[in-house]
Amino acid sequence: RPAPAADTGRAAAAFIRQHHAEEGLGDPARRIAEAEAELAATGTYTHTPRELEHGARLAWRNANRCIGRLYWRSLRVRDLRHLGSAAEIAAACADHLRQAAPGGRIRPLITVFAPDRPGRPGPRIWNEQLIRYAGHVQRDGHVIGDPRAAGLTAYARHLGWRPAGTASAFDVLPLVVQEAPHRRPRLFDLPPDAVLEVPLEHPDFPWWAELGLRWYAVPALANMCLEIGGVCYGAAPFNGWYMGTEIGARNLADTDRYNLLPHLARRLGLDTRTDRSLWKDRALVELNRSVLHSFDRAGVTVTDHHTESVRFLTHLEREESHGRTVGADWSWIVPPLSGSTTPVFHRTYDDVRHTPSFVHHPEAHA
Ligand code: HEM
Ligand code: NRG
Repeated sequence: RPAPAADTGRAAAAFIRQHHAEEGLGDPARRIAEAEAELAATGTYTHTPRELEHGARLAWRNANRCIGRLYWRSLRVRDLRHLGSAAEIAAACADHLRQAAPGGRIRPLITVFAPDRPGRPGPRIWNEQLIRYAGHVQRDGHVIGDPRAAGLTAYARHLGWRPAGTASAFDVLPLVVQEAPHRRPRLFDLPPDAVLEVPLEHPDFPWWAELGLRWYAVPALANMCLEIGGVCYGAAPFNGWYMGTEIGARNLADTDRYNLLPHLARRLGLDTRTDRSLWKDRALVELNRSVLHSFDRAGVTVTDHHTESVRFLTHLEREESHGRTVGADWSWIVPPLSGSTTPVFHRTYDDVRHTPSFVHHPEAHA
């Protein structure tokens, strides 16, 4: 569904004006005329490398659900718009993961593949993130691994993928890359050296390590569309680093994810017969301590919700001092653990939308 050319033209001019204003590039008129001419001739226009870089940073700045936006200017942008084949794209995704976390020190990075053109949509990555654990649904409905990935896991199996060895709780899924809508998606295993993982231990309980829990180091969202000035980049995986609660208070804890709290609470000797013993709350704290402790021990970048909340308020102040309004979605910004102990809880936000932005594909799979 390519946008009508008039809409693209308006969005293009608005973005080029913003880019020139924010980067101190002077009068945008010539560049706007150039983009309009290309649009008239081809139905789309081509961002310069600097436009792409600034546009991607603005999309991060405009991500209303993201608490980590203080460092939006530090986003590195890999311009791989020229790559065509699914195999090249998959290899570039593996390189993205390597470059994102050299030695465990994570840096915010986005890799941008070819955009959609009128009548010629660009590539898509079906995985929700470059690294995700499979969810193997058993005959009795029980899921080994991450239930959130059950759909993609079934699809990968349908295309012939099998986990190495017997199905386990932490099997990294292959990349599912589609060159174009009429092409069958292809599967690519991620090379092991591209997948940094952290085994979980606990600062106080030696038995914790034997539970065999782990999580991957780099959260790299892969199925959101990067929209800049009316152009949609459907494959533009990006990463920052984790906030511990994403893993400890959601991925490993939610009842429709790994649902580990009942088991952990019993191992911790808590009274799980009544909610009023607060066994869930107590197990949740220990699980989150385990995540932060293990990432720190492994030398892998991770933030905690207290630090990140303070940084986010700094971000709001800094943006407002530049005369910009920051959109934010309270229900995503407030951490899922100990919300009221963080300053982001005690105020409201305007969920105003700005572009460029990251948007969810309506037809995304995962
Ligand atoms: C969402 C933290 C970097 C774009 C989030 C969320 C957290 C977070 C906690 C909410 C996730 C959830 O509840 O599932 C961080 C931290 C970063 C970081 C600590 C460290 C640098 C980035 C970068 C980008 C980005 C580099 C893009 C260039 C987004 C977007 C969402 C989001 C688009 C919403 C995702 C969705 O709708 O599912 N971030 N982030 N973040 N972040 Fe960030
Ligand atoms: N909650 C998801 C990841 C969402 C994005 N979070 C980030 N993004 N930290 C999860 O896997 O738990 N990032 O780009 O750093």
